[in-house]
Amino acid sequence: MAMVEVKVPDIGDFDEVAVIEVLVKPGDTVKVEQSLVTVESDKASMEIPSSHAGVVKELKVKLGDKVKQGSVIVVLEAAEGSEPKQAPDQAVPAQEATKKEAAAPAAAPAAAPAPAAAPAASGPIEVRVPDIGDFKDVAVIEVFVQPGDSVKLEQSLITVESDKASMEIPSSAAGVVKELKVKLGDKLNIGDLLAIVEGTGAEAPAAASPAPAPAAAPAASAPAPAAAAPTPAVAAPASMPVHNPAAAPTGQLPYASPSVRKFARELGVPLEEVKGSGDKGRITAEDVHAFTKQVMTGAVQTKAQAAKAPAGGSGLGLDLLPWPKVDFAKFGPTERKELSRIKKISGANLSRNWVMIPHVTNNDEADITDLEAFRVQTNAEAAKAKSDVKVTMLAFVIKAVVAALKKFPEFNTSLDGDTLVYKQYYNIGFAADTPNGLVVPVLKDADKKGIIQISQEMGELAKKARDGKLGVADMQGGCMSISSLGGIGGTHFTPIINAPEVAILGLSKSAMKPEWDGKAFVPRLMLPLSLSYDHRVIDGAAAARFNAYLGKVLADYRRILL
Ligand code: CAO
Repeated sequence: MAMVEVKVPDIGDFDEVAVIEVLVKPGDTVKVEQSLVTVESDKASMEIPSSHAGVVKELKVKLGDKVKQGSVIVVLEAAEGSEPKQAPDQAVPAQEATKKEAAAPAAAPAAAPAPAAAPAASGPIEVRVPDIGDFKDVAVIEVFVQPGDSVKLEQSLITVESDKASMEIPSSAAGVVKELKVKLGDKLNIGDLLAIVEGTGAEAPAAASPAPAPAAAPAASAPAPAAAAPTPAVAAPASMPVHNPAAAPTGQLPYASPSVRKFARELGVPLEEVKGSGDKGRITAEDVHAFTKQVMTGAVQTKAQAAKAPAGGSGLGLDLLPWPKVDFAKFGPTERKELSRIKKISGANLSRNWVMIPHVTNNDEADITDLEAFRVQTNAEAAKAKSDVKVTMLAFVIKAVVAALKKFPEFNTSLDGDTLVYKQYYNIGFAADTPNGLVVPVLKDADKKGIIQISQEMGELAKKARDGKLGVADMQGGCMSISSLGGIGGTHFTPIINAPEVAILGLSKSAMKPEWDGKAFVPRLMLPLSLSYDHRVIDGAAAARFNAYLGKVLADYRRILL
């Protein structure tokens, strides 16, 4: 029994690729061609299979490692007679590899040879499947065009997929698709007719001829990004669809490795409805398992199940209508801009919180006339003392909220199933508006800090938020959040609870109002308080008491000492 190092084979133009999945562990018995790790560049995602059968003795890579051709992935105790005829790390020119039948275990869809039909100056052109390496009977899993569509040279026509790689097959001619010769599920081989294109006289670029490509890359199909070469179709992270079932854009494959997609197909799992837990939202085999379990236990419905649900809804899922699809350009000029990363993340969280938490909002007002006078005085003194810490009303409200949380502990909880977790610390989140969207940094241990320190830390956190430098720790551990729109305007609003918290306080712009003091109307500065609470945890009366108490503390801050 010999020890064998399994190395990354020639993966073409990809210099350094990240390990995004490790599929084996020491002690595992692996077969030849069994995938060991999945690697990903910004252009392709591919599985690196084992060149030998044997037992994994040592794993030489971990998640996130950058590897390149020749990097050792595992050390195997090779089973006798498992040696491939070609050393795994020995790169073989693609053209040779296709000639040599006994190349590495599974030759990549390596070369991108000249399309079977070279583009003619005009007239009907047959577009055929180019050389896709050793892959036979690959299934059509996506069709991008239909008869009548204009296609450019190299435009992807279809996606095909084997169990280890998926690739888009580009058009070898420019023109109008006259006839489409394939449909979803068809099995294709080299030379099969894909479409008849009425040519527009486009010339094939030189690169459409055989391209030097990765060769003995066992299944790690990373064809050189040459013109008209089949390109791996797994969406690169940049164009990764958001795995929100409602928002998954059509025409893009779910972000998962070929083997995970095959696994999902075997189980009949609609991959576009599975939320990926891997790096950058990648769907892992565990996600597919978990989704299947959720469907089987009735915790989740697939869209197909929801569509079949009886009128009136099944009680499971939301049974929502599909999102309206409108061609806005029909009504006037438009421009499309992708949502920022923060908006995508916060949007998904807000939607979940909005649909899962029964929100009720209690609106009240606090008389902050005296507190505002004190705040102004504090800032004037600070300015004289040349301090650059500015105290805003929000700092006073944070401290007042801590006092209210102490008086009404059920506001300082989180639901864990049917159990309520009472927190004995006081971390207050505050919504901060940034150029890229809304974030909620958390001011820790507010009960142990004075107004000046709270103001200072809030300023620092708000600056970090605006500069996009908040770390995960800065946004974790919150007990209750405050969303202050007071500096901007509005009278009241309904803030959405930041789960798993159970309440959030919205502040709107304070304004002078006539208040009845028992004898006359007097001008008082009133701060609108909008308290949204999780009605599963908090009763309406408790919320009204919390808000009224908060108002009293803000009206007379000495109450904090009581
Ligand atoms: N009423 C009237 N004026 C108010 C006020 C209130 N309730 N709250 C603050 N102000 C005033 C401040 O006194 C300050 O006035 P000056 O410039 O004259 O001193 C001005 O408004 C701006 O305050 P600020 O925004 O700099 O400071 P802040 O402590 O009130 O808020 C922060 C800090 C980070 C929370 C805020 O900048 C912010 O991002 N707010 C938006 C939060 C948000 O988007 N929430 C919505 C979430 S739901 O979509």
